[in-house]
Amino acid sequence: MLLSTTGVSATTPVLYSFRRCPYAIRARLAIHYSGFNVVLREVVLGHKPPSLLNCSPKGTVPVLILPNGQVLDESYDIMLFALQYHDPDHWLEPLDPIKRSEAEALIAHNDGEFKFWLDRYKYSDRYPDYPVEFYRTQGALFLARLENKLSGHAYLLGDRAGLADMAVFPFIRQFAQVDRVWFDQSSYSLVGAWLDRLLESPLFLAVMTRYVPWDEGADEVSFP
Ligand SMILES: N[C@@H](CCC(=O)N[C@@H](CS)C(=O)NCC(=O)O)C(=O)O
Repeated sequence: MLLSTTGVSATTPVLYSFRRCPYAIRARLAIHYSGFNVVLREVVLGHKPPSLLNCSPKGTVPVLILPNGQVLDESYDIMLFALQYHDPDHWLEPLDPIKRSEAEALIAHNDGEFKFWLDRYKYSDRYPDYPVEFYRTQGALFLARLENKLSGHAYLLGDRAGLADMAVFPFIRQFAQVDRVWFDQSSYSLVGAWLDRLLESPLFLAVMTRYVPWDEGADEVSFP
């Protein structure tokens, strides 16, 4: 929904986002799912609005600014915030301590080592020390871990999607997109089916709407 600029008051939370960014995608997934209402400001990474940099000088997206002035500038924190607001299908709540730590371990692997190799695989021309296949092999170690998790159930930690699935799949989407032919013929068929299921979900499609980039004073977009 399009709001006029006057539609934003100090009581409206603001989410700075970038459509294709996997961190921003997972934040939007959790926010949309929770029903927490924000105004969404689509950012051009090469031209970040001053109001974003004033709140979060590190200049990454996503950033969620709450009416009390609190700034959440880590996507995982935004996910947890949204799920604490409302978690209708129990992405978080039914996780016993063991599953919660398994979810956290998968997300840490994703955000750490896997993201490191994903960047090199995706932009291998910028990292000429090794051939692209080397970076892909390193990244695929995480795919092997996910393949193992997916044997026996449809999602990473059980029969229903949860926090780990939602935090990780936007990054696997990027990895798969680098060379879809390789990915489709790889031995990670359970990962492929899991990824397709999530990419075809109404929730994912809903958070991938295209918005005109926002600039200071522009009309505001209500999300979800
Ligand atoms: N740890 C951060 C990472 C966010 C991040 O690195 N986002 C990228 C876009 S995918 C970014 O904003 N990069 C800054 C830039 O490219 O200028 C989070 O989880 O939110």
